[in-house]
Amino acid sequence: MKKLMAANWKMYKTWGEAEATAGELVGLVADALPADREVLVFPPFTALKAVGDVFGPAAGFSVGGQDFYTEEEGAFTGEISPNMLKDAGASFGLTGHSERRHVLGEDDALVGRKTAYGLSQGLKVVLCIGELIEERRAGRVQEVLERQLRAGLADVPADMDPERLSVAYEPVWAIGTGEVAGPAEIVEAHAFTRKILVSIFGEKANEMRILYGGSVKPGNCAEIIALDNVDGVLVGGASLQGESFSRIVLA
Ligand code: G2H
Repeated sequence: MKKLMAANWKMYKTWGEAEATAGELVGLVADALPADREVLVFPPFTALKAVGDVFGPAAGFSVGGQDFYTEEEGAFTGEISPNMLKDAGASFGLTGHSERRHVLGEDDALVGRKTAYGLSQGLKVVLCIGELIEERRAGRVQEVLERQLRAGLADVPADMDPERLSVAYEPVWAIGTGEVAGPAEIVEAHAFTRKILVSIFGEKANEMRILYGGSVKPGNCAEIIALDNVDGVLVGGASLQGESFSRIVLA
């Protein structure tokens, strides 16, 4: 299973800035990318094509959409469909990011509909899960992760190709705060996530990637990526500079 080294650029970068960062990244990484690693960037929608065009000839580089809606087209102002993402060069889509859950108000049911729909339309999907700090303090981490996983995957067909679905564990208290979950916390959450995935999909869930996200940086990535059941990382702030993300990708 290849490690998935993913960048989430959130609402940063114009077309030109995204193109420049993507070019810098390819220049720093393409020739050195190990065969067992894959690079994925989630730019803003407006920069998808620019980044995809830069990545085009480079093996092991993909782009994805940070969100999408559950219809092919229609009167849904402000929304974008998986087909439109694919048309712009995306092969991946992100669902359930904590900023969509906690800032934009998405609930488990909508995240589940998006995850199933994106997969049905041919996207590879990265489903994000993670607990709030008050949920961790109350000893409810496993309860929250299980609820988000079961709802997020409720309509995903059991015979789905496991390589097309990844889960990103992102404890909300570690996102953009500089505070990283400790190795024991990451290992415990990832093992639990794997257990739930196996209970849903059977043994083939061992082929699904589980990423860690939350203040990953060049200085902590090597330790995190070596942990049990960590099959990649999802990086926000430290992915915005090509040089910084290149050191994460190659860590
Ligand atoms: C978590 C992560 C990227 P950061 O949101 O998805 O962001 O690395 O800035 O914590």
